[in-house]
Amino acid sequence: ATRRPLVAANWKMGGSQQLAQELFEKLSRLHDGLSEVVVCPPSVYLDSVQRMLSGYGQELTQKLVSLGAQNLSHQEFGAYTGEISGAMLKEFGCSYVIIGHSERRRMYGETSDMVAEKFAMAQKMGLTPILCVGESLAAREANRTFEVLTGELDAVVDKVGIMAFDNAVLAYEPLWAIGTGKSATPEQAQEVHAFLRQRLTGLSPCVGEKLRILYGGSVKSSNAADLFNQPDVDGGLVGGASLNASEFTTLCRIA
Ligand code: G2H
Repeated sequence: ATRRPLVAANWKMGGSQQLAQELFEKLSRLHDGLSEVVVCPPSVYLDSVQRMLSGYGQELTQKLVSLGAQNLSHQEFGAYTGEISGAMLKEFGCSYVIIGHSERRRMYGETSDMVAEKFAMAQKMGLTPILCVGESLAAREANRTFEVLTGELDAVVDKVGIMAFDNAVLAYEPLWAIGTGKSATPEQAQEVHAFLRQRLTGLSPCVGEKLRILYGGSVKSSNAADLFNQPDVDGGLVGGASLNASEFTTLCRIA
């Protein structure tokens, strides 16, 4: 299957309206084979970033540059102080939403059940989930990598069914590589990506073959080519390096 590479910027709690402006300016000037690009700013910026993006019109939409959110509520509407619904994200121009990032699982108590509910809610609202899975250093050292990943993936597959992955993106983010500057090696990434794909292909060959699996964890322009060249690595989910417009644009060209 030919899978169009995707590079997603996860600004986390960083970035600014100015960064969006600089980034769109640079992306609009690119001509050669661009990957699909998703920019996920903090939610307060979604409205203005969407306006900037629309301002470029076809110049950027034709290049498949779109907007994503970093999180959504697993509830549809109601008394959930501080939460943001999928419908709101949709209304403000999001196409994608990151689900189950390890920072949310670890720091904000998101269980695999909640992650599965959020995945389902995202799709119900017409958003494409970017589901993150990843093992800790302790798990890797104890040879439990595949067991942990299987647990996180199956929690979602069991709830939504394999066919739901027809409209989703998976991201492998080993916890030990996140924001540490220490990326997984291309071989380590490929091994896990092939494993994840195989697991899904076992349930539905066409869904597994078509699904884009991104690598995340200290991706930067100096290591991206080797990572993205792996047969089962279909692009990247980029944190730190997405906060610099030139660096991120370079990554988009590499993919
Ligand atoms: C992993 C990644 C983006 P960074 O969390 O989701 O962040 O590139 O800073 O390691």
